[in-house]
Amino acid sequence: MTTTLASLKEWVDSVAKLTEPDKVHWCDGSTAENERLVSKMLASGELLKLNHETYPDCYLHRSDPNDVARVEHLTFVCTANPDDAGPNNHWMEPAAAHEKIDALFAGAMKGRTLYVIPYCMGPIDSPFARLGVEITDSPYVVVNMRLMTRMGKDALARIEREGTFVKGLHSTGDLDPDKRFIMHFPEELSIKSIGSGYGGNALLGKKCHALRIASWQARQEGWLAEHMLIVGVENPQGETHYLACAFPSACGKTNLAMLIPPASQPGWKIWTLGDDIAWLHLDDDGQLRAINPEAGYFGVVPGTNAKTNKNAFDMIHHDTIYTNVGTTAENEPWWEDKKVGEPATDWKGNPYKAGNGAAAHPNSRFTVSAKQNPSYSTLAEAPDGVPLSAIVFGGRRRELAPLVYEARDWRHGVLMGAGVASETTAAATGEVGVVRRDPMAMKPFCGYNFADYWSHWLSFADRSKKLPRVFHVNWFRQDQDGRFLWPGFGENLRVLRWIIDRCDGRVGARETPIGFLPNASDIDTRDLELSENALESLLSVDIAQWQKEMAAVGEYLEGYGDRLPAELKDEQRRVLEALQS
Ligand code: OXD
Ligand code: MN
Repeated sequence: MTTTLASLKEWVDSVAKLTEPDKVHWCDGSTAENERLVSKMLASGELLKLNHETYPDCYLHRSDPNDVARVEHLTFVCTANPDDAGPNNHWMEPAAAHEKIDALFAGAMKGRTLYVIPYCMGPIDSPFARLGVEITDSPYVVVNMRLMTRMGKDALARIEREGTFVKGLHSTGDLDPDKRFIMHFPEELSIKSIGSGYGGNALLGKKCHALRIASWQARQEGWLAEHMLIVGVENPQGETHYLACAFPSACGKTNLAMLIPPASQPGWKIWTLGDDIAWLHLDDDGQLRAINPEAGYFGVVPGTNAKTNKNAFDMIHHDTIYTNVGTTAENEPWWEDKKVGEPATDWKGNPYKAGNGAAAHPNSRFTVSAKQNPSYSTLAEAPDGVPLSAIVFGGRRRELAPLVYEARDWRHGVLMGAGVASETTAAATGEVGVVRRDPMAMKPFCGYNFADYWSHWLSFADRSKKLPRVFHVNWFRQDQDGRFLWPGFGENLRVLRWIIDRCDGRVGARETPIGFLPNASDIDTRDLELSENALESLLSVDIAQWQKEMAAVGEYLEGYGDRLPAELKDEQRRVLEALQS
């Protein structure tokens, strides 16, 4: 296989010249090709076969212990003008960046095969889908991309028809963290990544293309590329509302997207459209619609069990690639909070010893096709996506943020999103559990200056009078003894129900300076064992704490200088004044 598209052929030839692979292979995405790659990796030890009776067609990949998460300090947005990348990104001048990284790519594929992966982000026949080609020397990346994107022949045919695509060049290099860079060139629609095989750094369709590059394209073309799950909530009458929810990495997006309604909520159903990324477009009637550009899930494994997320738990029992979990004596995958089996080997392949660290890395992952999800929505394949009733922001906050509250209007909603803060998790290298600002959960992923991004968000109010309502949720509030006040998981449906009731104008709310909060009686707590006063605490607004928070949001926004939209600053002032009066 090769291509009729001259620009693609020339690029592949020039990369081969630079990287000097032994072979070049054009991926067609077929089952036979996948089987060949899996056999090759089983032979090399890159993949280990798991118990094929209990986990058919499941494999384990153990990464280099230095290469287990995204590396934000080594991730760059390279634009001609540094202000276009903004204070939210690390910046490098494009020519200097190319020179630096090309020196690392020189000869990097010697003795290896260069794989060309044509892929499509979004349903293959969607006008909102976008195309890309990833070149990599990692067969692990190829088999993951096959699950995460629409990859192969059909994508190549569309690339050849349309002629434009995002160029992604990846090599695992020698995995030396000192020679690791993830670089984005939005003005050239290209990505170069070297020195890591970890999903977020190496599966270039995901964070690099579908968020960083796509957010840049989206601004130019009038849409939004967001770090959001998309979920359909069907009521007992058979009506479905669609919500898009932005939470930082490892804050439960996959669990919410696949929620199983508890027995106390008969007749409710949940349909998953996406668990990580949403591309949002206004249609001709001013309705905001969402597609999921991905075709699979790259989810956090620890904590997944038959109680927390039965759909995910069932789904990852076959045809799944595990990365960095432990194994049992029966050669089944094992992770913390799996609730079945005992670990025999840890994620590094050493015999497991209690007290010697976790068996599975806290950021260990499963890669699986979305079609294996029992709650997969058929509308996930709809070319025009689904109409959104609400946008929901959230973070992991021990205190301050109530269980749920609603913005007064779109502009307030943009401020609410811009003010999102969350405790850091193991999805990125660095300290875990410290609160940091993560506007719209896009801090690691917005491919341009946040100030311009907020202006772009605000501009939607001029284009439609029918925008979704905006909410904020926090499942992670704790009491003074560090116990979670809200049970989370399936019970979160109770909160989604309030959100939907608000969208449909069925329920009132209490107006506070930070937005509309539920009246306690409007959250269904039937059969829920909440500790005493828990709901009251969950729905309380500590004015003194919030004054500090809003002042801190104001200071944070000031950091964006002249490009910060005045409208956003005015909104922050309005909320602060309301808190002070
Ligand atoms: C992810 C992340 O892998 O956000 O989705 O880090
Ligand atoms: Mn994510």
